[in-house]
Amino acid sequence: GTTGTVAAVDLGATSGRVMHARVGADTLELTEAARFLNTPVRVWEGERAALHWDVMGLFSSVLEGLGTVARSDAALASIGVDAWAVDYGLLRGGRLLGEPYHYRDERTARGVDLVHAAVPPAELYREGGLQFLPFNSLYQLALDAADGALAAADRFLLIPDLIAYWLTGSQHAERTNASTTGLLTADGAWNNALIERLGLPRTAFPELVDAGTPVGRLLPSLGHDLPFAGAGPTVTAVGSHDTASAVVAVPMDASRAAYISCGTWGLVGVELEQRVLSEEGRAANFTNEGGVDGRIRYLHNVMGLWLLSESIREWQRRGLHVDLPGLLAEAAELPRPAEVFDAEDPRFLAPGDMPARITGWFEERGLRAPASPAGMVRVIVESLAAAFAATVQQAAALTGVPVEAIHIVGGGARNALLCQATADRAGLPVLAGPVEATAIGNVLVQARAAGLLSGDLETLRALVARTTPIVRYTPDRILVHG
Ligand code: LRH
Repeated sequence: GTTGTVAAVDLGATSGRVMHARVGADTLELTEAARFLNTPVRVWEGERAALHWDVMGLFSSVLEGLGTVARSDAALASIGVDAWAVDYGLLRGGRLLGEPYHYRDERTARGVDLVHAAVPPAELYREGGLQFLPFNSLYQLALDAADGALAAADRFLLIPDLIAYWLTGSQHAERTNASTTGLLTADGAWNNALIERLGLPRTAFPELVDAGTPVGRLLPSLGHDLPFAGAGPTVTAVGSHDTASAVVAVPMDASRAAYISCGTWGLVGVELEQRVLSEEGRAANFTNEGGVDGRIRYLHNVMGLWLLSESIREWQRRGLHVDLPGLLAEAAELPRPAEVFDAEDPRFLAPGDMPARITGWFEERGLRAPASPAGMVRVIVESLAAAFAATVQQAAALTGVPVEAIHIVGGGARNALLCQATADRAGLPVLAGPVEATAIGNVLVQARAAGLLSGDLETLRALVARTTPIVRYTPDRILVHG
């Protein structure tokens, strides 16, 4: 059959990549054109050093990656951009007004108070359908309104939309990611009434588009060496929320499986056709995020690999020569710890000394925390697995989806200890892979828009299942904890 090529720009909270893909009805091959760290920066703001994203640095890495693609493939059909959710840039007259805040910046608590004083949380949930996360865009926007930043701005662009704007000059809001603002109605329109009640400027919110919509072409004036042929590739909106793209590429039967998109976060849930807005779901802090093709991502955020990466950062800061593969190998040799900690505790959200915080969690309960890095890694993995298993059970109970298997995609799919522990604690088989699910979901949606593929998400997932290796972990019943 015919094949063509597209490029996926995938920006995670820990690292970014540009993937070059060949796609056809029976073909799905990705090669990495660029991979780079996403390192946030603290900048003094008069009273404290605030945590920001280096979006200009990211854009520069994106252009370098696209340059590499262009030099080997001048006929590239399309480019799609996805990134982590909720964060955004404010612009005036087309110019970015400042480096976007990082959702892990400590400023958010005051924004939550401001919003909840104006609109009760239960009402926010009825409208937006989101789990409570203190950094949901609406809380951050309330702070921007309070400190005057919003008065200076005439445009709000979520991170992937900002990158797409810098590539094309065209401004829009892709719907899956816009759903994480808390400012959409159930029908996926901007919630004008809520926007007004919160004192936000309605005109700052750009036109909404669905994943699969062509949004422009590369600007000729990017000042980089991008030797694409003719008018260059189309930039196509994809599931621009990274998790929405990842869910597209889960090779699952959504009627009887749960998924865990496991990177910086562990996003644990099921895919639905309709929102679930029950009080039980709200109490369990489940979200109804917008998926590609109008599906609903009913899921809950679990802390994720952040606990491991931030611990390793701390050990390296102390001068220890440790890395993840070495620690995981050592951790696997240790006995399963008797106690796990609550991986959902909000104390783990902000950057900092994770091993000390975990130790604190145990000591407050009169328990002893593991002393060695390998012991700490083991208890982190087991605690994540316990939270994953419990959340899968909750997702099944809240939705009625008879979950028979758990798919793990993203970087966590490479972590055999985590996959096996999740299978053991859930008493369900874990199917691990693909690791690059987010980039693959990004590729599939733009390839379909470009006419290289056709069909619904089930057809796209069948292509993933045929072309990527999946590792199966069978639960060890003896080890299943109560
Ligand atoms: C994962 C993710 C997640 C959001 C968080 C901000 O990268 O997009 O889905 O909750 O980052």
